[in-house]
Amino acid sequence: MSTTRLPPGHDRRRFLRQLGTLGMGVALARPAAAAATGRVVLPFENGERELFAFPQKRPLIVQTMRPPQLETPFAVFNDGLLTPNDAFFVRYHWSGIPTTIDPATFRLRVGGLVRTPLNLSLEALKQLGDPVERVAVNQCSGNSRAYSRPRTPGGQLGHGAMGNARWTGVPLRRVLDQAGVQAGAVQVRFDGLDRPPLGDGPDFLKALAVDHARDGEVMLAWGMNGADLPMLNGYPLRLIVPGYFGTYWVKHVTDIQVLGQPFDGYFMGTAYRIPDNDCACVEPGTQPDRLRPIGRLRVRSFLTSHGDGAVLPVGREQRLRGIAFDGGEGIRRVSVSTDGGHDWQTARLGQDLGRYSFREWTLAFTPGRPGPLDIRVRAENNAGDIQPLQASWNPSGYQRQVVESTRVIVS
Ligand SMILES: Nc1nc2c(c(=O)[nH]1)N[C@H]1C(S)=C(S)[C@@H](COP(=O)(O)O)O[C@H]1N2
Ligand SMILES: [Mo]
Repeated sequence: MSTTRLPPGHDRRRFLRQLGTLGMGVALARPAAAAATGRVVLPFENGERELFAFPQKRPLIVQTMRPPQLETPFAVFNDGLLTPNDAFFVRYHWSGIPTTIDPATFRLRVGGLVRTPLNLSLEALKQLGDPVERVAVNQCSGNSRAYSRPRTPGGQLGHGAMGNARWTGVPLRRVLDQAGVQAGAVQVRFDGLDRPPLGDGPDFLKALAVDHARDGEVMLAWGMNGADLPMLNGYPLRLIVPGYFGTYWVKHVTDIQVLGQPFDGYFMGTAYRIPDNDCACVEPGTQPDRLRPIGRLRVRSFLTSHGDGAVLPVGREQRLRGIAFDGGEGIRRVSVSTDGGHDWQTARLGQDLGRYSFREWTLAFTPGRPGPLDIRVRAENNAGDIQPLQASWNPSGYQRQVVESTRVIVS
C-alpha cells in the first residue's frame, strides 16, 4: 500500500502547492494549475462562487481555498441518497491540515482517566472486533447561513454544507472499553492532526459527555461509502456522531483524552454555541443572555428535483422529489405545497436507510395553469417535531430549520 492517499507525482505536487501557496488574497496571481473550473450563482446577494476540484474531489463550490472550505453543488442531492465521496462538502478551521499521512505509522492514542492508555495502529483498531456500518448525515452548524435575516457573520453558505454517507468503523465504546474508563470520567475530548498555522490560535478540539461517547452509536470510522475516507474528509480516521452537527465529527482523529472535568476550550466554550432556551433563538439582531453548546440536528427537508427558476410544462405530470432528515428520531411525514403554503399534500416516503440518514420523498404533481409557483416542503419526525413556517434567528446563523421555498415557472 502506498504511504499517501493523494495522487502520486504531478497531481500530488500540485495539491501541495495549492495548499501551500493559495490564500484568499491571491486570486489575481492564481497559478494556472489552480484555475477555477466554473462558477455558480447561489440565490442570494453576493452569491457568486467559483468551483474548484481539489484532489479526490470533483469541482465543488469554494467558500475559502485555504483552508479548503467547499460546498456540495445542490443538484448532487438529487442523484441518490448517499452523497458521493468526491462530492462531499469540506470544512476546516485552520490551514495547517495534513496532506500526506502514512497509514502504517498513524497511531490513535487514548489517555487520561483510563486504566490502560492505548497507542493503536489502524490495523490494531480494525482488529478490535467486527466493523460496524451506519448511514448518517453530517451537516455543518452553519449550513444555509446565507439565508439568515438579518445576515450573520461566518461563511455565507448555501444548502450544500451537508452530506449523507455510509460510515464504516468501530463503535467508540469498544475502544474506550479496551482502555477502561475510570470512575470520575465526565467528558471525552478529541484531537485531530490539523493545527493552527504557526501555533497561533486554539487547536480544534471537541468533547462529548462520557455517556454519549459510550452510547454504542458514536463511531471511529475509516470507511465512507465503501472506500477509505478522502483526505479532506478526515483520512485515515474520523469521529462519527450520529444525529449531531458536524462540528463534533473530528477529522484525522489521533488523540482521545478521558477527562474528569468539562473541557471548555475555544471550540466548546466560545464557538459553536446557541441561545440556551427552547427555540435556541433570540429577537433578530439581539444577543442571548446564555448560550449552550450546539447539539442535535433539527428536522429539515428539501426539494431536490427542481431548482429555483426551473420550468415545468403545463398539464404534464412531474415527479417532485427530495430529501428529509433529522437528529435521529426518523422522519414520519413529509408534506408538500405547490401554492406557497396554502394547501399541503402528503408525499410518499422512500427507502429507509436508518434513522440518521437522508430519507427520500416523492410526489406526483401536474401543474394546472401557466405562471410562477412557490413549492414548499415540510417534514415531521417521529417525535412530532415539525419544521416551522417562520425562520427563527440566532447570532451565529446556526441550525436553520425553516420550511424552504423553491420558485419555479409553469409554462
Ligand atoms: N480535525 C478537524 N475536524 C473537523 C473540523 C476541523 O476543522 N478539523 N471541522 C468540523 C466541522 S465544523 C464540520 S462541519 C465537519 C465537516 O466535515 P467534512 O469536512 O468531512 O464535511 O468536520 C468537523 N471536524
Ligand atoms: Mo461546521
